[in-house]
Amino acid sequence: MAFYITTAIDYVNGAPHVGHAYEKIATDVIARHMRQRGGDVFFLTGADEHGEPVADAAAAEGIAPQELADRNTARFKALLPVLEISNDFYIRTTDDEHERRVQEVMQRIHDNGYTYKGLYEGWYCPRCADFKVENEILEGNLCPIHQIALTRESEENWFFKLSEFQTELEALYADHPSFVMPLARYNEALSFIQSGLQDVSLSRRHLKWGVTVPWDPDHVFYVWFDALLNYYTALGYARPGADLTELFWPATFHIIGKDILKFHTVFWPAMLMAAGLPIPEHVFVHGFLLGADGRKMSKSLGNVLDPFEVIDALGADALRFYLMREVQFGADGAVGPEAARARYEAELANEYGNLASRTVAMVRRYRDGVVPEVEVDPVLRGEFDRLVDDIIDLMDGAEVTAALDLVWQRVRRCNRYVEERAPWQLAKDDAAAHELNVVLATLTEAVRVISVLLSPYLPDATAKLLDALGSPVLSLDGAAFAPRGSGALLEPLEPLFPRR
Ligand code: ME8
Repeated sequence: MAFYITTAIDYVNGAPHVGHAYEKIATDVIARHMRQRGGDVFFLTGADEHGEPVADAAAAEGIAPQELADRNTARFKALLPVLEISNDFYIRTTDDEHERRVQEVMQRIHDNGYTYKGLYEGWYCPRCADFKVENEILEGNLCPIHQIALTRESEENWFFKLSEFQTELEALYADHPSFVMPLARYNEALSFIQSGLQDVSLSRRHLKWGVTVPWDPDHVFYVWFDALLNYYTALGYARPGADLTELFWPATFHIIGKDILKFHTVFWPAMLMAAGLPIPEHVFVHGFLLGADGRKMSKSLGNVLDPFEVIDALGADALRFYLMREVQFGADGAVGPEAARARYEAELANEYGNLASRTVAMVRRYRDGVVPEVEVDPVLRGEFDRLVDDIIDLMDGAEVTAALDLVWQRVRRCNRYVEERAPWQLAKDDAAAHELNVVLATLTEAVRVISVLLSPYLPDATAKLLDALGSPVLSLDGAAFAPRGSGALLEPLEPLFPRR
């Protein structure tokens, strides 16, 4: 089963922020889950280096755009191992191979008759690097996303005949109701299409920082055409000596934020249609992380969550867990450092960490570390019956928050089970030896299953725990609740989430 998943590629004109981290973590969780299912996974992320924002930022510093891109991309890339992101490749849109393939595909679109030269005049947002159509513009000629003044621009450039794809796009949406997820975003994209598509400019004449238009070298491609194609071009050169296009195209999932919906759900499929290429299966549109006060994060409001601060204080697993758990994936939500710490203490340390520590400690104390080979408690085991299937269903829809919640309900259930069965009481009574064996075998198996299911979210802590359980296998086949205790010898376990 080939599974190809991507994040948006980041603009490298500024510094990485928690929104960038959020999208990569969610995508990573899905990629790791799909690997657990035995999928042949390819996970792509990268940097969007061309276009006006980077050219302008470089000009402001008096350096060449490539120099700025090199420096900033290095910072974005360095974030990935810190966040425990398991991407298979990192694309930069200044890679020669990317540029060459952009030219090839765009030439095909040109040869197929979907371009023309014309005069473009319109309202332009320099931050979006996008011309806005009339029905998007806010009162006072403001950008609907950045709420900054739009500038009136006019230039002769090449156009893409987006309007010719109106019917085909409507058919795509009718035939593939899960092309855009969640449903509210599908409706938003479809109503944009139904409101009538206008052609879009695809080149810039006054800009030098971009991919040269092969049939008119005075122009470079408008950055979005270059950027969107990254998902396709990367497969051609990500693995030296191999072309992965055949295996992985079309992509299974593009994970993006709500501000770039139009590009991915309207322009992108139309470009692919124009080039005669297959359309990706799903675009999942996530919401925006807001400051703890519920307002847009901004340095001046002092409500920015710095991902590095959370990682320094609590570890990368804690940041991953917090972001996946706090905000329903797909919706907007407020995040802040205090809430991150509160979840670390209440849930990671007191619920999961404590369940793991006391389970291992009790097996070591009462049974010299050997998990009793007895039949597990059928009632508790029964409560895990449909769990893996339900998680698979949710993850097929990128529902990372809902899937995590299902596992967490089991974490809480197991802690209640410990309280109900009070193994420390059973240990005092020789006649209860078998019952204690059952409780210990059941808990150890439950902790193992839970840890396999949590491993996409908490790769570091779960690896330590599964090692201590002598059962490092991550595959979902291995997440079935075994009917009997394993007989394994448990290693001592350091606290997974120490007080910090
Ligand atoms: O848009 N909360 O790059 P980008 C959640 N280069 N997600 C957020 C966010 C927030 N506060 N802020 C940004 C671009 N994002 C283009 C993409 S793809 C072919 C080209 C998300 O660096 C945003 O929605 O501005 C996008 O998905 C990603 O971060 C990169 O944003």
